[in-house]
Amino acid sequence: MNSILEYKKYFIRATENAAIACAQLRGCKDKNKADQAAVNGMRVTLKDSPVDVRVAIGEGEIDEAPMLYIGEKLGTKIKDDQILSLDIAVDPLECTKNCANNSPNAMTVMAVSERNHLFRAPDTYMNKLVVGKISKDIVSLDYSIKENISNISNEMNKPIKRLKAIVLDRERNQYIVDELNELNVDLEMISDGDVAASLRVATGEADVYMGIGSAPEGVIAATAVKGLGGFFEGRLHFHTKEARERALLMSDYKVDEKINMDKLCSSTNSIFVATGVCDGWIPGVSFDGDIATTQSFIIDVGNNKIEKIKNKYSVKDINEYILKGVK
Ligand code: VTB
Repeated sequence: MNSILEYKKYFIRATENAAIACAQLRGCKDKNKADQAAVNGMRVTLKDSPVDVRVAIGEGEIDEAPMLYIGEKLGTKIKDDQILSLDIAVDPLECTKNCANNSPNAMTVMAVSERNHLFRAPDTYMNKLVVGKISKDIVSLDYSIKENISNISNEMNKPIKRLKAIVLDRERNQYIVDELNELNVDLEMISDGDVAASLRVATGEADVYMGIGSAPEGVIAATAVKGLGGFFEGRLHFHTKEARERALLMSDYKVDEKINMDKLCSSTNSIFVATGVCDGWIPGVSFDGDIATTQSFIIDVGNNKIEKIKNKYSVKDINEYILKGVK
């Protein structure tokens, strides 16, 4: 069986080109425009790559007419049986708002795995719990917040007040914030970007991420956390009755059950790829005249390895390449 690593360079080029495209729009205040630039960069690059890729999680469904729609097939080898068939979960621009406002942690990301090994999360919310390697066996979405925190504190041998927790700043997560404050945890609220938050926890920069964010990004983050040896658990969260009914129709699983990271990404023949757009956990694209310097992280899930890659490209060449591909 082929290793996914043979194809990694194509996926890195896709997140790099997407990042160069949307980084030119940093601070433009128009998140849809920035997102579209990233989608174009990612899609054109994947379309031209010698891979057989299907979008498992993308920008929406075919009838909504987006590019990178769920089920879209990309690559120049989609008819060749010899090649490994892959699924991708993409977020061409995670934190679109942050790119539009030029604030931290916007990045272009994707998870790549063997066909049918990425959980096809519906477009809804997910309650997420992420910890690093040390605490991986002692937490659960079935435990209370207090139990999880006290277990992490014991396992890490750190007093609760020194435990760093990250929570997405949303009304729906207020009950978590209240409990963590009561427990006196060192709490960091983020306005957006729970993929970066999950990565920070899995690499030991913080001790726990909890709360409700987007479900599709949960699959991408879970792939990364799995490759970093951490723990990721999710449970779909429906903000409307319709969202739950839609998920019930689409799914062959129990939509209220918790989903562990080995179901979210069920193959070790997987990679997570991300390129920074705005400075944050990954440095953003820097421009010097016509030269763009990109910084990317690749997590090899099978070998638990993280690799950092820095590349330089001509902005003019990349822009022309994307423009030609979009036409
Ligand atoms: C969060 C955030 C992401 O989506 O998941 C958010 O972490 C969804 O929440 O970075 P809202 O609908 O309340 O904004 C992102 O902002 C983008 O994926």
